[in-house]
Amino acid sequence: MDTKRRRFLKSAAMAAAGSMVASDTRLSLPVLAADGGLPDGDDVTWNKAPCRFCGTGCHVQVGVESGRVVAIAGDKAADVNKGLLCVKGYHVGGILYGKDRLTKPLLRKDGELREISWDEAITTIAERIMKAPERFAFYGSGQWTIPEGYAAQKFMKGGLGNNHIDPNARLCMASAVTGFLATYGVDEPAGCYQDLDECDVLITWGNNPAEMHPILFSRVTDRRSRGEKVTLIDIGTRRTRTTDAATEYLEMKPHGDVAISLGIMHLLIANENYDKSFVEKHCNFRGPEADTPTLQGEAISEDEFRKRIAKYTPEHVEELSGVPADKIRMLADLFANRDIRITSLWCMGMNQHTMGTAINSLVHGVHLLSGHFGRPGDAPTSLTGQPSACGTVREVGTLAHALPGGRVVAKPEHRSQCEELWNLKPGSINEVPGYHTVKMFEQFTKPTEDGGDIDVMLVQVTNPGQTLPNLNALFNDKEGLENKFLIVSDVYPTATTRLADLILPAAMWVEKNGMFGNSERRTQQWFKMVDPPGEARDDCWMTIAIAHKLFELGHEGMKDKDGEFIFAVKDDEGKEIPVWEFEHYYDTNVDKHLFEEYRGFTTMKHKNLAPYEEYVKARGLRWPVVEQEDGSWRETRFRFSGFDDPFVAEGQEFDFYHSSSNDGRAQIWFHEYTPPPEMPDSEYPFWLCTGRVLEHWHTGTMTRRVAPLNRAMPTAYVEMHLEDANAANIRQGETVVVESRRGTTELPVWIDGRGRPPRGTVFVPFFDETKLINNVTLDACDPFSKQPDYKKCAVRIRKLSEVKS
Ligand SMILES: Nc1nc2c(c(=O)[nH]1)N[C@H]1C(S)=C(S)[C@@H](COP(=O)(O)OP(=O)(O)OC[C@H]3O[C@@H](n4cnc5c(=O)[nH]c(N)nc54)[C@H](O)[C@@H]3O)O[C@H]1N2
Ligand SMILES: Nc1nc2c(c(=O)[nH]1)N[C@H]1C(S)=C(S)[C@@H](COP(=O)(O)OP(=O)(O)OC[C@H]3O[C@@H](n4cnc5c(=O)[nH]c(N)nc54)[C@H](O)[C@@H]3O)O[C@H]1N2
Ligand code: SF4
Ligand SMILES: [Mo]
Repeated sequence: MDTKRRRFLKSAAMAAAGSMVASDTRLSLPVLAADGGLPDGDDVTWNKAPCRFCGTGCHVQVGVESGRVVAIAGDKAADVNKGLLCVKGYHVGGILYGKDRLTKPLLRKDGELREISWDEAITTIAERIMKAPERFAFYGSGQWTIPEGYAAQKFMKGGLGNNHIDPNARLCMASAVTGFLATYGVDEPAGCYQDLDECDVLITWGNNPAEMHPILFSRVTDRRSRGEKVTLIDIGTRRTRTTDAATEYLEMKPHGDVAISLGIMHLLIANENYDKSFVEKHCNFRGPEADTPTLQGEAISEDEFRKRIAKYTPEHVEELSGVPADKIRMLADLFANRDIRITSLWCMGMNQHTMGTAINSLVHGVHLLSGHFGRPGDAPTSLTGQPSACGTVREVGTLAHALPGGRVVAKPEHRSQCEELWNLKPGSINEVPGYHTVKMFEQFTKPTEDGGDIDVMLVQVTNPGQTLPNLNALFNDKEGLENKFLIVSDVYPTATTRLADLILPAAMWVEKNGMFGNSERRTQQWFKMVDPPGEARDDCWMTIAIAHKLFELGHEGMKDKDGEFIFAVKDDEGKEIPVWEFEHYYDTNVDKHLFEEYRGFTTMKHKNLAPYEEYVKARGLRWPVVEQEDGSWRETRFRFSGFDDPFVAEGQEFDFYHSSSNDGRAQIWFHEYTPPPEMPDSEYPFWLCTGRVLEHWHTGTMTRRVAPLNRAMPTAYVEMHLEDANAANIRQGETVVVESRRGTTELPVWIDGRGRPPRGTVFVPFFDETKLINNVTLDACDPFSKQPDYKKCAVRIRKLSEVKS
């Protein structure tokens, strides 16, 4: 790293540290009445909203007094959390009141940020886009509300005819999506949280729900405290708080999950105790093509599957994974037992993986082969991280290749279906997929003259300056590039806003209307409860306002077939409401208009949603939601299972009705084990794993401004094994330099801390913007999902004193 950059990063980090201001102490959160109900108080009004943080999707009751959120309570009427919240949920109200909220649009001129009007901001953006619409990119989020994502999607693919829109969920859920598509032909889990209430065995495949999905995890630990027997098997590369509750802990090497799943399938086949009847009726076998593997792969016979899997004996799997052969036999025996119910959970360990698509497919395969599928408690379940990665990204399809309703831009019939629903001229939608996240930032940070063909980028509700992998290559290189213009909508100053040319102050959470879709297909709704500070405004409004400015400037794509604005909203008399003017944005419920339009797409892949008003009444509904004869709306808990799914034909036990082989069957995949893309060697002898902690949300922009959360976890650290530390003469708390081939960061050492990595492995959480671990992480991606692997790369650890001397 050159000294200019080193100096810049250091000063940026210090400025960021200084800007971290805790929230207003007037806020007295949380509040609970003695009986666990909502406290009475003449002046406090209560209203429901989903929690702003994780994909669990708990509901809170928000107490508002004199235009401020003053209290938060768990929502007893919510099926997900039944009145409980985790520590972040109880403090969610506090995230609104950090003292340095962004309140004015800011434009950078000669290196200085100066306040400008919204009109100037929107005009600046529209004029930049107008110059070269094809060189514009929109980087979004699984924390977008559903209407925000839908508006962004329509703006880009319908309006601009440009497919360069991708979300941070590419870094998070992409491999889960490709795993579902490869297996069932359609995305998203079949089961629901009820599986956790009914399973006998719960397997966590390298995820840490005790900290990342705490309320879900407590459903299982609560059962145990009531005396029920639930066996918890934790497979991971380090001990976590989840391990503390586990019956069995299986410590594996990175990528060991691939070998373990192959080993289980090998034994089920070799012992002839797989579920023959389920497989005969409902499954096919599949493998990657030899030449150019595709997501669909090719059909293989059961004999061929047997042949390929034969070498994954428990002993061979032990060599590859580090998990003892008798533990692989123990797992296979559990799966061979049809009298018990087994739920598998996974999250980033399996998705942030250069074999992400493969390992997702393999774990589905273990459940299908053994018939542990589709009965309550028998479920392969991928957990979502963000509150609306499912609702907004996967369902609305805000990915570079996708359209709403499970359509894709590459298929002519899909494009014309969307053009029809959007009332656009035929040919409006571009057939070429846009850039996925890593590629989008490569093209943005590459100089124009070197072929970097993205010049203007709009970022909403995500903080790529901290969360992209390999930041030096993918983000920091933007500095000093004259032609590149970065627009960032956020609620606080962040690692991303420090390189922004234009900053847009956003309204957040209950400062606006919204809808999220959680990890179990549950769509949730809330209303705006308080005003945003200063001139902060809704992200959805920003998109519509930019679209309207382009319409005024004569951009043809912002007009539909009849010449009307593509986001036109009419009142009951048919008169257009000028929702692009913020004073009029809340004259109507824009969310409801967008949602009702979007609903038209949701029947295309049997992900039917109910009318908006149904969600106003409920604490979320799980799709498909289908109207009954009496006019009521019924949600679905178990997809593809005849006893619950309305789309399974009468009399059928199971039906995979989007099967990629068009025969109602799911695919059991074979993939060969391959080692991780970068492995420790003599120069960089440690594995680095990165991830999260209970108290903080991702980059800490919100949770580090909530005093109790910040106090509980004030700084990032590097977890190390005691013997590794002793061998290097490193003491507890000492600052060390963590260094890879890509970059470095300095961190204090924590030995026997919250997580305990094995010898030769270190772990660093990424919430701390003063200690950017993503300078160090790798940007190698899965070939199908294009999701990067943040969970393993090679680093060395040096004492600060040695580096400096
Ligand atoms: N408190 C809190 N909760 C959150 C979030 C947050 O920021 N804070 N973020 C949310 C989001 S968006 C997400 S995506 C989730 C993430 O939730 P998780 O995936 O549960 O958490 P991480 O800390 O990212 O993952 C760390 C784990 O990866 C595993 N791992 C490492 N290498 C491998 C491997 O090769 N294979 C397998 N199978 N596992 C491996 C390790 O065992 C390690 O414990 O959390 C969500 N919940
Ligand atoms: N090293 C490492 N890096 C990772 C991962 C990892 O495991 N290890 N995991 C990856 C994963 S799974 C994920 S999901 C990503 C998450 O990465 P990001 O999405 O980049 O992280 P967040 O902190 O959630 O960023 C959300 C931003 O939106 C702002 N914000 C909050 N509410 C609003 C709003 O209503 N409007 C607007 N405009 N802004 C708002 C917040 O202040 C914050 O800056 O990180 C990825 N990066
Ligand atoms: S588990 Fe997730 S959704 Fe529930 S309160 Fe905690 S952070 Fe919020
Ligand atoms: Mo995530």
